[in-house]
Amino acid sequence: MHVRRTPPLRASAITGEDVYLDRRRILTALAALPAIAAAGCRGAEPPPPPVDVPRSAAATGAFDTAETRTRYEDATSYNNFYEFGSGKADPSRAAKTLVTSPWSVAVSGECARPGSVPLETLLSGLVPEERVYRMRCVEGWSMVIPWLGVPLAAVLKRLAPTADARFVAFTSLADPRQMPGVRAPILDWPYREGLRIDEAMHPLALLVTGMYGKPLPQQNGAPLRLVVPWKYGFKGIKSIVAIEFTRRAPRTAWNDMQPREYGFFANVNPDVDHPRWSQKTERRIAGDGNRLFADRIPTLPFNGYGEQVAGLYRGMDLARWY
Ligand SMILES: Nc1nc2c(c(=O)[nH]1)N[C@H]1C(S)=C(S)[C@@H](COP(=O)(O)O)O[C@H]1N2
Ligand SMILES: [Mo]
Repeated sequence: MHVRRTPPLRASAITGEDVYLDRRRILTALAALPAIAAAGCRGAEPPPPPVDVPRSAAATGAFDTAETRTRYEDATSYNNFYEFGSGKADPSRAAKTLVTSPWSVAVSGECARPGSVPLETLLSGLVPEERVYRMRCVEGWSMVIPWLGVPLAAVLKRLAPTADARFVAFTSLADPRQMPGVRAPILDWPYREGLRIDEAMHPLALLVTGMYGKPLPQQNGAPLRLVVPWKYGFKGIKSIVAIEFTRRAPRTAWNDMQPREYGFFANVNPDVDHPRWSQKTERRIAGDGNRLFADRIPTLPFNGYGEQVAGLYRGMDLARWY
């Protein structure tokens, strides 16, 4: 509706031939695409973006990894999705009934194309890519997941943010009829997250619609979730119903709850301990079906994506702006 349709690109013009040959599988996943809330905006104020942001030219190498992938069964049964309960197995049981189609996203704030946008329109003409990313939860476990998604930048650009859009805020669905967890005061619902606009435009930031070549299961945040692989997993907000461009840093749910424990930036950082545990190592969920966890491994700065993203934070004290 408010989104201009882009002419279909030749798939091979966007990705390598091997991925192109896999396209039918990916399009099958896209076919499974497709409720509303409003985002608030008050302001704790992290520092503004650096004036000239050095862009990483060679992010392509970061789109895959040879590390052992987490089993599909584990990635879809060991979840954090508090709207469906706080136990790791709760979302896979309770989220099955979440209605993910039709779905639209309320776009607002500093942009030329506000409005309620059907998910199909928001993503029309964009071909999901497979990205195998590490995901590091602030709790100290991690997974390796083949996501299907589109660059967040591609979607945000078609909404035409104004020059005043310095941050972007996301809101999850919070429907007590479908989500038993939102009746409990675990968080100040709806779940809210946000990024500085230059972080959001980074090529690694992904809007995800599928995983493992399949549509995204409800417990993993269907039909649309964010994945920001250099940040702790809680930045990866699920079941997104609103996107708002803001001048000031948006309030975010975990930071509101416990600002000393969950920062706005939340970049993975082994040198900054969580107040209640060390972040130096992590338990990788790469078991073989008999056990969930593989051995504990060292946690890497920016979750191993520093070459791509460290430039976004030049001049910032990463211990202070955690
Ligand atoms: N709406 C919403 N999004 C959420 C969460 C949540 O509870 N609610 N949990 C976050 C946390 S803490 C993590 S680690 C990841 C987990 O994603 P996964 O279950 O797909 O592995 O989702 C994030 N996104
Ligand atoms: Mo997490």
